[in-house]
Formats: sequence, structure tokens, C-alpha cells
Amino acid sequence: MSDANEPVNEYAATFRMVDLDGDGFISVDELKSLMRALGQEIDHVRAVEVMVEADGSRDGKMSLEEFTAFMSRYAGR
Ligand SMILES: [Ca+2]
Repeated sequence: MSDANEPVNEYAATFRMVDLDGDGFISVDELKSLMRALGQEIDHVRAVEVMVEADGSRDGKMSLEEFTAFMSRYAGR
């Protein structure tokens, strides 16, 4: 099995872990849990700001695609 053509998979496992209620999107609360797991203490206002930044489709939650872009930017390199 080769996943060489699927760079998204790098974050898909993380996405599923972060998506605590399993609805396929990361909510602000789930984002807060993620940031804490990354060692970033974050308050609700900051979490909303991060969400707005990452939420390209403006639906108030992060899809896997948006999450991948977010992680590449935030945790990347
Ligand atoms: Ca969720």
C-alpha cells in the first residue's frame, strides 16, 4: 500500500483524534483541546480568532481540508 499521493493523510489521523464528537468537523471547543495538546494555553476569544483564520468556508468549523492547511501553517516544517 502506498499513500505517497495523499499528503492530506499526514493530518487525517490527527483530525480524527481532534474531532472528539466525530461529526467530521473541528469545532471551536475541539480546537481548544488541540491547542492545549500542542502545549498552547488558549482562551475562548483566541480560539475563535484562530478558527476564523482557518475557516476558509466561513461555516464556523474546520473541515479536514481547512485543518490540513491550518496544521501546515501552524505546526508545519
Ligand atoms: Ca467535531
